[in-house]
Amino acid sequence: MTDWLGLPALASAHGGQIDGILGWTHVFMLVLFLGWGGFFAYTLVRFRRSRHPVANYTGVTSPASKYSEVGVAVIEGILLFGFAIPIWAARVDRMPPDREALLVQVTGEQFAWNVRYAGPDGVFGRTDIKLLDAQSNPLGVDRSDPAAKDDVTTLNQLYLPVNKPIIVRLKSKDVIHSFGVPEFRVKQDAIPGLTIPIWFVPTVTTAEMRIRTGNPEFEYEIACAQLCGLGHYRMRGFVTVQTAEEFQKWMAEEVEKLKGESDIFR
Ligand SMILES: [Cu+2]
Repeated sequence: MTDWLGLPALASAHGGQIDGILGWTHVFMLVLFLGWGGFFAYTLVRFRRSRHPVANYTGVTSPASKYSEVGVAVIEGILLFGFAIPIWAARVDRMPPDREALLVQVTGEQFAWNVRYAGPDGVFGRTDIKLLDAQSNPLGVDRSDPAAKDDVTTLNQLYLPVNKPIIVRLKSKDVIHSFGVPEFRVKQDAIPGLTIPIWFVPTVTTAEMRIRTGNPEFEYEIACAQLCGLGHYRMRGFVTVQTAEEFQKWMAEEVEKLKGESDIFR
């Protein structure tokens, strides 16, 4: 219905509502543009100099402009209170319960996205700033904490299961970044010192999207949507949306790798 907007392909459950209000806003703005533009053209002709050698000091006496102003305000009120605020409230207030969702921590830094999953135990383990190492441990995960042993971390790569609510807990290590995935109609600033939750339900796997778009190399891209420094242009991550089985398989493999790397499991 909103194809004419030329938006990226849609791949989240709530995205249709966002496209809907984008579409209605554009239609309304087009009506306003044609209305005001037409009125402007009319006044140029109607009040041309040859017809009015002397200015009219009374001005417009008809109440039509007042009515049209009130009409515009009413329609804007409907868009705002009827659509925009309820859609926004659903995003920020009606978070799904943690147990029904997959929780992922995404931490922005100059110039990368650090991703962390709680692992099979469902608990994010301890982190310690003293353990922070830009290369080997960018999140300072304390692997001596039992809850941290199975915490899976990735760099610039987010794996998600399809059709499951995802809660991203967004953080930043340095400056303001912004987590934007256009196909999910998701965009949220990552602000140092805050953990900001965002949630969405991906509805199309990467494999399916490759077929739909006819592009065998299609990837969902996390674009940093705030100018965050000189390397901003290369701050991109990727999202791979998989079936539940594929995601579980991937997670199991990552946990196996962690076991191989550390002797904590032995
Ligand atoms: Cu950034």
